[in-house]
Amino acid sequence: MQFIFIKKRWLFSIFFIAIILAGSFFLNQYTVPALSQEQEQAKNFSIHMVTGEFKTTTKDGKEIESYRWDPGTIQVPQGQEVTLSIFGVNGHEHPFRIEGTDIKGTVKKGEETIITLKFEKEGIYRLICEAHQDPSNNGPMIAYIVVD
Ligand SMILES: [Cu+2]
Repeated sequence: MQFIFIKKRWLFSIFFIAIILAGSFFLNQYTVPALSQEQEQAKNFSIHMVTGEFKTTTKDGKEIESYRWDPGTIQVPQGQEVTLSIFGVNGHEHPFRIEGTDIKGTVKKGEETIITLKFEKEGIYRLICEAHQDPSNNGPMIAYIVVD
């Protein structure tokens, strides 16, 4: 009887170990090798921006407004490819260019515009909306891309 009891305990132990091994096998199957922080950053580096609008009424009843890129300043590592996604929220459309590059496009309300950026030279590049360049036309709608 004693022998059978020990055997049962052994069976239980073997069963328990088998479950743990099977579990770790299945877990390992779904484990993706970890990327270094740098690889992870390069793979996932996208910057999100929206178009916004400030609006108010002055004391004399005049309505004034200004369109904005939000955030108004972004930082991009020099020589690294990043994705800039701009979603149009306020304003019908914003034709833009990035100074010092040949990048041009238009951000439309309710649509996402995706641009790939890679700057070899550090500096400050302006993302300029050509429809809203200064206060006389509801601007300045300018964002600053700091490449460092
Ligand atoms: Cu604009």
